[in-house]
Amino acid sequence: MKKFMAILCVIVLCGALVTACGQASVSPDGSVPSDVSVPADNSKVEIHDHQELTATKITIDTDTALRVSLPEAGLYNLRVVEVSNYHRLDGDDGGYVYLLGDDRGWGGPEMDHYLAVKIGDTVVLKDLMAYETHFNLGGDIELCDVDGDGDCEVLLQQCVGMAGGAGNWLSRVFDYKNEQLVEMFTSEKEGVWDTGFTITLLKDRKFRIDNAITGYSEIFRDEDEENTDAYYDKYWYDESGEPRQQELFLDSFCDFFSEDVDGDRVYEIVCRQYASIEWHSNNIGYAKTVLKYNGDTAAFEIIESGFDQEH
Ligand SMILES: [Ca+2]
Ligand SMILES: [Ca+2]
Repeated sequence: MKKFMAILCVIVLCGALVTACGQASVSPDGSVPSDVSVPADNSKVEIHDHQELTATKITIDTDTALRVSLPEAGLYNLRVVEVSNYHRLDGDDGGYVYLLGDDRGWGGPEMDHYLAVKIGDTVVLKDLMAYETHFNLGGDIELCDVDGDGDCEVLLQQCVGMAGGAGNWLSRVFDYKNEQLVEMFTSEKEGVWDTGFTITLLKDRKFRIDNAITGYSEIFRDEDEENTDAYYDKYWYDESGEPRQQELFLDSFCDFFSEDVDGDRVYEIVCRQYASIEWHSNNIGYAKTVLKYNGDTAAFEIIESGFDQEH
């Protein structure tokens, strides 16, 4: 993804069939003013259908402004939800990606989402509606080269639910190919991203974390001061005093960020998962996984794993 323009971008959204136009501005440092959204007449709240956008409906006016024209239908309460933090590799200018949200008139956090990327003189739009993920409770967008071709991909990390101690996250990577944003990775594919961790409870309140994929193995001692002797007697050891067989529960990737872990000047993706045993609030730490893109298999692979014992 080449030549992102590090400029002040103003997104102007005009709907020919909408009675009021929304206008959103974003400063280069990524901060979003509070008045990013100018909704249509709030006294006449009306819930509208999802508006499918395509790149053909987008035009660029100048280098300092981009204009999204929606000649066929309007968006309602459209706003900028997130703006990318960008990374720089040597010789890479970085740039901006916008996550746009359209609440269709609801006025709440439930929104349809669109990814808008400015690439050279073109704006590329990705309609994320296909995932039926409407909630956005925060998140991050990054631009970085994760496949080593010198161009940036888009890392999109969205908190899409409140479940769990660290929230429910949807983590995705998009590449720019054939003038479209193509998904390279999603954490949503159930079963595919088994990160390989297991736990074995040991005596003396110790536990061992193993990873079948990378061979990682490390022993920790449970130092949670809230855990009483009665807790250990009940959950850690069985009636004969031997450690129980216990399953390790891992949540979605609550962290999903770029880092050049192996120093080859291509970014890997560092992921962390909230880890618990017995019940969900019983957090024993965070499982860490490093994903690296393999061009031969055209897939991300786990190259490193670890465990942070923190609560
Ligand atoms: Ca790349
Ligand atoms: Ca690397």
